[in-house]
Amino acid sequence: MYRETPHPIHLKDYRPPEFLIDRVELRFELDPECTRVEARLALRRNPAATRGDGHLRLHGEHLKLTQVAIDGHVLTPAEYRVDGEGLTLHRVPDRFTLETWVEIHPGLNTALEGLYQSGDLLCTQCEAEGFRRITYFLDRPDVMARYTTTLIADRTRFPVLLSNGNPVARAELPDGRHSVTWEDPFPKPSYLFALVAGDLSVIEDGFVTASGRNVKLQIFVEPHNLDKGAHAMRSLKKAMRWDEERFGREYDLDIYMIVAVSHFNMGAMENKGLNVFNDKFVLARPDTATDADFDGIESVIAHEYFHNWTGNRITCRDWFQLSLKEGFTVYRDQEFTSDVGSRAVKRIRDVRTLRAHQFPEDAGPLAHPVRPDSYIEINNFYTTTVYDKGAEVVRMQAALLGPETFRRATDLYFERHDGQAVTTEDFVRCMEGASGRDLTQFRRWYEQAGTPELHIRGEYDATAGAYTLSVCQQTPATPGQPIKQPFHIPLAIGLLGADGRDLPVWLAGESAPPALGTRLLELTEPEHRFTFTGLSERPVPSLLRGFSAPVRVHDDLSDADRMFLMAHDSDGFNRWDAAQTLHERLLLALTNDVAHPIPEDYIAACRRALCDMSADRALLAEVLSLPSETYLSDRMTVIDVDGLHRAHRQLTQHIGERLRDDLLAVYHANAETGDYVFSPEAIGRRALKNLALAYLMRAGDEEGLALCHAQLEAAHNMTDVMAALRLLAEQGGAEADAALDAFHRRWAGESLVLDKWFSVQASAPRPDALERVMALLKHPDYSARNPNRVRALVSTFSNVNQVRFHAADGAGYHFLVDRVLELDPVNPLLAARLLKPLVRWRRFDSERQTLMRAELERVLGRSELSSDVFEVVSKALA
Ligand code: B3K
Ligand code: ZN
Repeated sequence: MYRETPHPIHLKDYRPPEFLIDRVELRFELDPECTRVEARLALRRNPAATRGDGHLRLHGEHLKLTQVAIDGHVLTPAEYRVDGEGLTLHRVPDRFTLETWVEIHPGLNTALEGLYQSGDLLCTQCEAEGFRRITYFLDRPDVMARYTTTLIADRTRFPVLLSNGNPVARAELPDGRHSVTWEDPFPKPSYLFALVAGDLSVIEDGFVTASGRNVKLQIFVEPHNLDKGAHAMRSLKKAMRWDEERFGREYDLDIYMIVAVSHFNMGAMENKGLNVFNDKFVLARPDTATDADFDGIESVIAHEYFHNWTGNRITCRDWFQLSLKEGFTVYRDQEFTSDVGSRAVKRIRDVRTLRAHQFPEDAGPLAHPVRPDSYIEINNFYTTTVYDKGAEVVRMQAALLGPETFRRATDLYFERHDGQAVTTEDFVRCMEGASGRDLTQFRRWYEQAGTPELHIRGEYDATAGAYTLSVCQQTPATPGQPIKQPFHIPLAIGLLGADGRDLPVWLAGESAPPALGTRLLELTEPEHRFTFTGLSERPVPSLLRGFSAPVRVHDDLSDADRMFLMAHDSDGFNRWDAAQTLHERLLLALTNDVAHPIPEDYIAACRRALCDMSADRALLAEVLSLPSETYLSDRMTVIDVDGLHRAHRQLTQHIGERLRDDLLAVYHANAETGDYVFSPEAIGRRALKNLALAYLMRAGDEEGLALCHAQLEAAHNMTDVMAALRLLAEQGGAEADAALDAFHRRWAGESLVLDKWFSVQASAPRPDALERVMALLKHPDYSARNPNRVRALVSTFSNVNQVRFHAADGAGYHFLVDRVLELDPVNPLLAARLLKPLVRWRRFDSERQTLMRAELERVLGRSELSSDVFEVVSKALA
């Protein structure tokens, strides 16, 4: 907690560490009340660093130091100094062994960073700077050491004792305790350290690597969850095989462990050989988890596994380089999901997320480059920009290089930097090295914040048989970056003929036409003109195929062109995107004018899509899903929350009424009776069926309501149950309450299912939503100590239920800030994240602006704030 303004840390101030640590021996006497940590560090002066003042400063927070010794000599208090940030040793030799003894209190650690208690377990979370809450250390990623860890604890309460690497010794101690020693042969930064202790059951399997090594796979869960780990294990093996085939990466230890814990700030953590997971991303049974949960598990398991190479073997030099591991690993998990499922659907979902979250971040007061220049609290920089835009930046390099060259470039990266702590610059150099391309201008994607805007105009010259596209790029200013230089943008395009087929994209001046299909153009200037020849008719351009760059496109296509693309584009992503633009334009028009006509040809295009039984069901469901109110709000200069909500309901109802018979037919055609199957095909059927049900319900259709009740009664999978429950909760009334009560009784004690019960009520846009949410805060199952529960209730309400959160009286804002102030002393990381919906306060009408700003100022008025919350609020108000 800070009374004074915390200071920012700047990338330009990076200096190599003055000391290195080669070996770390840790000994934990574990106890939730008081854990004793003994650390023995082999330190030596870093030959690559400039000599400082002779003092050695080690990070350490919330530690009670009981003794410190250098080379076996216990120091007197005059030989060191302890303050709130660490331990300073006056005058140390060039090479020495440092021993420290500290005490910590995991049971009181509500921030969930460092060593903490989750239920009956003890576990750690060290990224980014949690290790300093365990022992005194050079807690920075460019200090990589080999660790040996001995865990000692009561044998009955903590029968399982885990840490990184391989177990090398076990002992039973006379006092009812036991000990296990772990050795990790790979040097690692402290943020990858982990330990777990508790009464855990294990799901075990094995994997034989491409080179024939046997790896033991273990997923540890609390005993009552033993029947919910099979999907996670399948996902892990799939990911391990895929990484061998696609990136040539093999696993390196003899054992790979995953532990599911119920109290976790984020999704999961890639600690070397011992991943610690939010149990939401491990536990699933068809009757407890939805298709989205199953998908989430597969991709998070894969993501953490992929970190073993992109993050652990090769790590970040400093936290400004976070996207080096996160952007690249997100890219890798996206590619994995695309390869094992539908590429177009995966791309659509990722772009939905990017547009709904990253674009607004890039346009708001917290905008920052993929490689930020400064931060106050690094926990605030685990953002959609660093992760998702970072993945786009890797994807663009892959596109510019082409698949074979990109694979050579990543091979070079793994070979050149294995065992090192490096920068995004090192990554780009490997891309250049393998391809011979100059990516100087491309580097701006790492340096400049903001979403580029492309203005594209097409012109057909019938006499010359030529079509010219003029493309201008321009990037709006962001905080601290008023002027932007042009980006190097890969623009994938196709040209469609009147029959809906791809035409050759033949640039004037080229002697022969290229193969049919997509062509990658490269933009480097503020303005370009591309002329294509050999065209006997005006083509319809398919722009930014596959979303080849994270930009906003403004084009001059007509609605008729978009309907044509929606029906014919060979690029599945662009079929969806054309539909989205049509939905969006209509919704925005209805927001401004309730009487705006809903064109017949639009309804006809929706009907054609709905009834296109040849297409991938999951893709159809995406095509026919209207953009969310939150996403649409980003498209308005001044956000009209009530108008948007009304327009959304109006169009949904209209589609539901006009397509009623088709929707019923689609519902029945895609209903399934057999056992739950987790396959892209089955997921697609459920998605389309539940979309049809949603349109019918929202149109107030009687038969739809009967189907909804029947589905809730009969369903044996959570996907169908939640789809029905959500629609009933939205309608409200006695029947909805009865259904919610029954659901609660059925799932009492299943924490992850209860999260769904909370979130379905928080997201229902009923007029009494806030009252209900406030009542739920007092429910015996609510706990501010469990981040999943807080997110289920508070974040769902404030992020998803836009119309109720932004109620004109400001009660939603007041409610949220009360929660932030309550949580800040408990869990600052979570408190800062809750603030996000208030950050874009300038986008609303002046009454709401005043209310939102007053609430942000109420936060800043607090005398003691965490650096996490302080940074978000002060930047939001700046
Ligand atoms: N690397 C972790 C994130 C840790 C967040 C620390 N506050 C999860 C991931 O991206 O895989
Ligand atoms: Zn990650």
